[in-house]
Formats: sequence, structure tokens, C-alpha cells
Amino acid sequence: MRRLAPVLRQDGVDTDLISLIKTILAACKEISFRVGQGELAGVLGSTLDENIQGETQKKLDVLANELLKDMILETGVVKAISSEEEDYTVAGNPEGRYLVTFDPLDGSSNTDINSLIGTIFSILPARADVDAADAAQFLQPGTAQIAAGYVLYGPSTMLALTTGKGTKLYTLDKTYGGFLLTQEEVAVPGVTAEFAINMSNQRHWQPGMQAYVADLLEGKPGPRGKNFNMRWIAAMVGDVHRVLCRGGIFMYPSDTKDPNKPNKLRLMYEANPMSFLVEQAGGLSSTGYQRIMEIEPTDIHQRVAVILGSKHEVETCLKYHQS
Ligand code: AFP
Repeated sequence: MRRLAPVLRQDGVDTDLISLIKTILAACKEISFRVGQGELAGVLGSTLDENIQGETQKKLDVLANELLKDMILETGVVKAISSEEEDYTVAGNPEGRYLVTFDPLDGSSNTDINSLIGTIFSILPARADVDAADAAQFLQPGTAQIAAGYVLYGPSTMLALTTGKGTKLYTLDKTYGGFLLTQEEVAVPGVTAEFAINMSNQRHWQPGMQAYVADLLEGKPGPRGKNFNMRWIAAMVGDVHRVLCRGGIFMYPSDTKDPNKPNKLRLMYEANPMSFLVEQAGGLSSTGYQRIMEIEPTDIHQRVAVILGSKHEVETCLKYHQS
């Protein structure tokens, strides 16, 4: 099985970017080890703090954030970072060519139940015309991403990575200590009978989403003419991994539950990197009205509606929104 660096070199990725990706993965290996130790490492449970998103931080959120932040900034090739767990962007080397955004621990409430969690990251080109300390550096659409990926801390630790030449899956070989290529060309099946959505929000959705899910639930006798199955991991990283592995549609639509927070998922840390991975594997990703990767961001902590996965199913869902 092939190691990460030769695969990236073959895809034409330059040396600085390879070493940046390897650094992000070195931090993820450390996180993977701590996650695996669980209660033994004293890393489970919450801190007394809230992050910028108004969510109580888990000890693992803080630990993962510090590891990634310190290790990425030490590379010297990064101009600034932006993390879901940081109020503001953090400046690095003014001459750095890259920007990194990350969700250090996606699905962190799952740490309480020893279930799936992961780290999501995205790499953007640094803007020469904007100061390293200026958050405007990051206000670039997802189409500008140079690379994106996630590391899933599951029964095995897996990496999904794209540098714009398809999506590849790697598995951490804990005896050798590196990620080995285990699936070269991920292809999301276009047709699916599986959907993922938090059904408890149903009454708060917009009419288009209400109508779409109602028809899925009708099953074979209904307008879709087939039965659908449902899955919800409560960690986008786990739900998207399933979509990459066997297809499906994942949705976190806008809702009216909290008028101040119509959307839950974060554009920079979750939606854009996942959209890049899914599109590179032949799937689609939209807010219901717009391709996610074409959104011009206005804020680093901006939230968006997300509908992504199997091409034909996403297209069907979008028709409900448009009508
Ligand atoms: P955290 O990273 O704060 O745990 O949030 C996870 C998440 O943003 C995303 O990964 C899940 O899909 C979603 O929240 C789960 O939301 P519900 O709490 O509505 O199930």
C-alpha cells in the first residue's frame, strides 16, 4: 500500500504543501492517540468555557485546537489560521503562502458516548494584498480551496483528502505510524435510498424541505416509489464519511428553531471542505439555492444550510426547494 507523500507528489502537489498536510496529520495522529486513550488520558468531559459559537467546549476541543494551531503555525508556510474554536484568526508568517481553517473536533458531543468524531481542515491560498492579522484573508469562496480533508477517529483512523484531483481515502497504520492509501478514487453513487437529517427539527424546516422529507417517508407507495432508510451520527464527519463510502444525502437545512441562528453548520470549517471532498468524488453540495463552494463569505464564523451527497438525490431535493 502506498504512503501519502508519494501519492501527493504524483498528483503534482508541491513540497511546501505536502509538508503542511503532513504536519496537520501529525497533529491528528496525536489527537487520535488521545481520543483512543479516552478516560485513561483524562481528556473526556467539558471545560467551563464557551467558544465563539456559544457552545460549551469539551476538553478534547481545546486540546485538539491547541495542537493543530501550534503545529500548523510552526511550519512557517502558513500566513494565518482560522479555527472554529478561536474568536479571531491567528496570524502566522507574513510571507506564508497558505491559510488553514479547521474544526479541531467535529461532533465533540459524541466524546461523551465513545462515538464517531473527527478533525476537518481546509487549505486556501494566502492573499498577498491583505495583512496576516486581517480576517479578510479568509473571505474567499470554497472554489479557492487548494486542499481539504478530514480525519475520522473511528474503529480505525481514516483520512479523506482532496487536492483537486479526486478524493482519496487513507487509513492510519498505527504500527508504521503513517497514513496508507486504501481507496484511490472515491466515487459517490449517483442514486441512493439513504438520507441523513435531524428529524427532531422537522416542524421548523422551510416548506420545500418539509415536502421533500415527507415524500421520502412515504416510501414505496409514495411519489418516490421506493423505501428510504435513515441514519444520523450527529457528527458531520461521520455522516459525510458514510456518504463517501456508499452514497446518500446529508442535510442540515435552515430552520426557525432559533430566529438568531437559522443555520447550524459552519461554512469555513465544515461546509466548504466537505463540499470539496464530495464534489471531487462526483457528488453535489448546495444550500438548497446555491452551490456551497460559490458562496462569497462575509464572516469567518458564518453558518449555512447544507444539502450534499449523491448527485441525483441532491438534484431531486433541490427541485423541491425551487418549486
Ligand atoms: P460540534 O462539532 O459542535 O459537536 O457540532 C457537530 C455538528 O456541527 C455537526 O458535525 C453535526 O452534523 C451537527 O452538529 C449535529 O447537530 P445536532 O445536534 O442537531 O444533531
